[in-house]
Amino acid sequence: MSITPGTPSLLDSADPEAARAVDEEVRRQHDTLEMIASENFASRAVREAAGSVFTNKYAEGYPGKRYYNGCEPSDKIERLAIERAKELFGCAHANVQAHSGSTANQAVFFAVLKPGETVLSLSLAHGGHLSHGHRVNMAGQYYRIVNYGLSKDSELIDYDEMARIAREEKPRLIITGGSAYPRLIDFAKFREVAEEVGAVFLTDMAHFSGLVAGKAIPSPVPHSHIVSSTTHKTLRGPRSGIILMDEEWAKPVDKALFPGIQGGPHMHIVAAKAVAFGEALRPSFAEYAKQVIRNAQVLGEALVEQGLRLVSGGTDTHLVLVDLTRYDVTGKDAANALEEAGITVNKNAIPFDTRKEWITSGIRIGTPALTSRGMKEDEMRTIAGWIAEVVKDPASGEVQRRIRSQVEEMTAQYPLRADEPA
Ligand code: DSN
Repeated sequence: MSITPGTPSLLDSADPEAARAVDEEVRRQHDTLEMIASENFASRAVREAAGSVFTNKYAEGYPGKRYYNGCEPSDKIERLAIERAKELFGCAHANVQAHSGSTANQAVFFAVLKPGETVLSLSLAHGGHLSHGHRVNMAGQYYRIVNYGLSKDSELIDYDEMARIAREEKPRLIITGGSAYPRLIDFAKFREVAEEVGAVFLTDMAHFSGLVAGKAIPSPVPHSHIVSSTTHKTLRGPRSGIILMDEEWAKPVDKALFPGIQGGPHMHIVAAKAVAFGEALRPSFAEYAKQVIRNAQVLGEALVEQGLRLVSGGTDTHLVLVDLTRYDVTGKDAANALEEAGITVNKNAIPFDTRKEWITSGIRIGTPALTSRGMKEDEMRTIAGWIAEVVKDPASGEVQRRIRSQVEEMTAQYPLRADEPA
């Protein structure tokens, strides 16, 4: 289970079958180019905390007010995570117990809305997120969801349309953020509209919270009533969630999360979040966040030079969304061909996509994980060339095999974390 391939671990002898699957994943992460925009490589310290004895502890409640005894160390670690989250993001209150970004959003819905009330969010088809009220999601069935989208010409959020819908529909909650929007968001504009129509404004910064933490892009915190996030994407912590808010929302949101949505917090993951926030407070993390964006921009420019079209023409963040309609390939086929070539991305709908969600006309490509490996602009240019070659000839096993071996030569030069010994 060691992160270094081939290093023996306790799991190898305790449960060889499970160990084989873990080892396979270690090798996969090492030997391929991980470019799923929502993935990253957590540090050893984060993984050690996540694998710590806190996994044994029940601690329902909040620090100083638990339902079970024996919670002193749990209080200590949760307070540490809270204080670090507040310092990192400059917010009045932080809830660090959400198990994931989706439960963080559920808790906000539960705190702010009564069933049937109206939510205005970015459509999933235009880069939003399932948990913001897609029809197949619980939120889409318990609340009345209306969506804003992107402008067809610029492929940027259509702020005028968003404001018009808000005035017509009078939502109780307005949400921005999503999973496939590569551009900066005008949070002040959203707040202005929310104030005008009497709505609560939630920013879901799951994708870009690490860039905010590293001060590489503007923060939604001063403009939002509530901010939700995952902690494992650009933020590079354990797989989990957080909710940041103004003081007025502290009690309702805490109560909505526990006992409203969740039971016992995952204290081992709370511990790992404390460690990750500590890492993100260091100057080296700011450097990392800036490099993530530089890498995405160089990757995007190189893809464009190779003839590929990017949704909105480029990126301000950690991801690019590639429109494949000019080539005879679907998002699904392109992502599968790239996987054969050792490059992991995901198929993704592009705005106004005519293909189904399971097929799509695009791929989403992100740089957070490869930047953690220490890869920079030169590697991005090389990788863009490989991606373009595979996408233009997705049926060629020969192209895939050749690139796969080049990928393995490249990945052999980089540990998963440039700042840790191999
Ligand atoms: N699955 C995440 C992503 O890839 O963006 C969102 O939940």
